[in-house]
Amino acid sequence: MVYDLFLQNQKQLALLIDPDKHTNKSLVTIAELAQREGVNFIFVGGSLVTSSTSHAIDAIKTAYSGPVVLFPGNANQVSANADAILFLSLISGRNAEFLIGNQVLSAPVIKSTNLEPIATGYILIDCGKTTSVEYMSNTQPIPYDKPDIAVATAIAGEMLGLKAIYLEGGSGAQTFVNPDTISAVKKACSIPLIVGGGIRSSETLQKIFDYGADIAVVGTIIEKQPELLSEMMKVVRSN
Ligand code: 1GP
Repeated sequence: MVYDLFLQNQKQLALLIDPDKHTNKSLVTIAELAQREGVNFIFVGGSLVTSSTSHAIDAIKTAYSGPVVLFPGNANQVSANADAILFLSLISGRNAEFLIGNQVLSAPVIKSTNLEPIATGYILIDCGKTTSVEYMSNTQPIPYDKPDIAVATAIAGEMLGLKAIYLEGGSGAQTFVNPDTISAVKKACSIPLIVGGGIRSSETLQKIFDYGADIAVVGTIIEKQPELLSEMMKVVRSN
């Protein structure tokens, strides 16, 4: 089970692939790189995806043998071809469509497949600019300097039975999630902590792990500088 891998007591890296940013060929190239470097997970999705997630996953799976996990922006991105799905509830927001609406639409579809749902509290943190996820979900992120609100949100998610917390700065965020927020949430919750958005260097990755992230997610920077992945995986292995 993919969730058992989340529970491993070691730092891990997920590479986020947005199908819209790729051709079939470049998907295979990036998946080959992920395979070579031993990336722990490939997450597939985006706030707005207009191409087929299923085709993208098929291409990725020709070269990458690790777990491919859907990270869907909405119910339309569900694909039976992945191994698992972050079954997200956007608990920092107050938009019913992203708290429960898309989940109702997709649950019967997921149930009819072998996809492993991983119930995840998705918490959007303001990281300096309006991100696609904020705009597309029509929700307000938690202010950058309010770790207490993030903690209250995360523990509510854990009490509701969610299996992981995802602190999201948003793709291409100006800065990564506030260190105080990461460490306070880590301290307050015992479920795996995923952190993503604005991680652009191996130094930052190390810091994110030091603050308490169990799984870090990188996307944009690897699209731009694939050679950084090797350095980042060295950080993962040294932890
Ligand atoms: C995953 O949205 C992030 O949580 C990815 O962010 O593209 O900034 O790495 P970047």
